Amino acid sequence: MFSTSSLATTQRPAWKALQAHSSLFNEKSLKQLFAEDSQRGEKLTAEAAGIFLDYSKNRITEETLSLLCQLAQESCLRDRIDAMFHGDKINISENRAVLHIALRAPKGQKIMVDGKDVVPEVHEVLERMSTFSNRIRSGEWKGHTGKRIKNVINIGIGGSDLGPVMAYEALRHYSERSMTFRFVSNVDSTDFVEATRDLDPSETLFIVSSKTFGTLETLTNAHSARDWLLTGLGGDEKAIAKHFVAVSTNAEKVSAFGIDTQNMFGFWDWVGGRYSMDSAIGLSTMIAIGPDQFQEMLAGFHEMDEHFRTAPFEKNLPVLMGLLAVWYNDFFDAQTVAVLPYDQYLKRFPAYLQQLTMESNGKHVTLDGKKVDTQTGPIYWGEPGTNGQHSFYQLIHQGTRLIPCDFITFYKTLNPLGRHHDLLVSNVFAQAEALAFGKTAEQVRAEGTPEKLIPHRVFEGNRPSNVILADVLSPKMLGKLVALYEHSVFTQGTIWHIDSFDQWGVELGKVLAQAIIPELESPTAPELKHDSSTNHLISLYRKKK
Ligand code: G6Q
Repeated sequence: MFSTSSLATTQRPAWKALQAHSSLFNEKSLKQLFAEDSQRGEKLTAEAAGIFLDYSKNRITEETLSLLCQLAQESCLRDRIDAMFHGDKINISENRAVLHIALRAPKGQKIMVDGKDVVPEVHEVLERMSTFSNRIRSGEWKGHTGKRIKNVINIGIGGSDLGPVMAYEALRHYSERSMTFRFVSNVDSTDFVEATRDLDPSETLFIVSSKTFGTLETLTNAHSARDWLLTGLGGDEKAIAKHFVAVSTNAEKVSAFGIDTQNMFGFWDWVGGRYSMDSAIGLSTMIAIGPDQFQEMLAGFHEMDEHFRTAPFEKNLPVLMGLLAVWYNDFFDAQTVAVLPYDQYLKRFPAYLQQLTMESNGKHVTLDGKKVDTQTGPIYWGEPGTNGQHSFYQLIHQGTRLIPCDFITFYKTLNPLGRHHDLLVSNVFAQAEALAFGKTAEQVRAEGTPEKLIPHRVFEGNRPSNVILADVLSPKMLGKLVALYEHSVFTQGTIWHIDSFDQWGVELGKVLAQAIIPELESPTAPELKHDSSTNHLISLYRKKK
């Protein structure tokens, strides 16, 4: 079993020491910290699994780092990591193990849940996925009319959508270009209609991805897909078997929908939705990039898992990033973290991270059900560079809020073209430099700026960032990057002593709309028992629709 610190987060000695220590940064700016130590930019870096992290442009000293690592120790991070990797039921509000790390465990590793080794099952599903993916990619698997499948549409939402979309976009370079991949998630009919309008049903495969197979949006879209297919193929129900597969933990509901469970790929309750892109939920990814490259992605995840599990905290990339997030969130009142990938293929990475981070750590009570005594999960957001520079970076540079940034870029591009890549990367370095060191009134004046404009053109600097550099975006690298953030989230949740693996806020949304649907659809005016605003909105909609 795992142990946790009995002290509330803010009562731990390291927390108190950090509180006192944080005032140092009222006087000391990044500029001074760099001036005091000419080696700082080389020292405050770490490298693991082919990822280089420069964290020197943070408001920290070596003492800060050692206090943050002490905080991790006092929060029993080591025990919590071991508990997760051992399959303990650390998701206490759902009484579940948290084992996304088992999804990428190599054959032969043993991970026990309720007395059963789960690794063989993981590989069994991976093998079925591989066989199926190869049949689709080679054209051996034919549609109902005998045509090969050219289009794959994943229907899912939340964790059953964001990972697959992000991974497809990230790995598009490695994907089978003769095929089309689309993703339908929103219950807004526009999503489904636009995704299918130019496709031929006889060449289209739907992957219905839903852990529970009870999610309103997904089932509604899946029913519309069924109608669209049957209408297009003359109504023969036998077509379903050739054009629908399911990814779920719920065989009963899959079969009630009409999908043969032979065409179902399973996973387990110990995989959280937002941690499932490397389970069967990644079937669309595997069809797109092929089983071998999917395996590469899993190997990347595993490499980062092992680094997280074994490296000392002060050299541990996810631990360092998690602790820095806590540092700004709780000691500098920063409310957000911007993730700024300088690689167009990572355009959906911030959206993916929004769910991973905020659904995991957006919690207001501790594992013991007590109200937390500090701020928890920061808001993660972002857009790919350089586009963001021409919109919201203004606020990061000259606004009144502190926004720590993660810049992510690669030494090499997958699409070399003239000077583009040097220009792209120069922007990463320049932005991080400008944020940290700013521009003083003297510098602005020396440029000949009229006196009254000087305040507008001053950059205070002292704005923190991490720079993450790696060789090139590959399936393996994507696995490492995702695992890096997964474990950073885990580190943060451990410090706050919260359950990073439940999502009762999401469950609420699933229930609430159910009550209102019949009130919108009823042919006769229903008796409304909500508050006056909700009642009025419902009546207005009924009248105008
Ligand atoms: C993820 C959440 C949530 C979930 C969706 C879809 O961690 O639990 O985003 O993935 O609500 O749920 P189903 O996969 O069950 O349809």
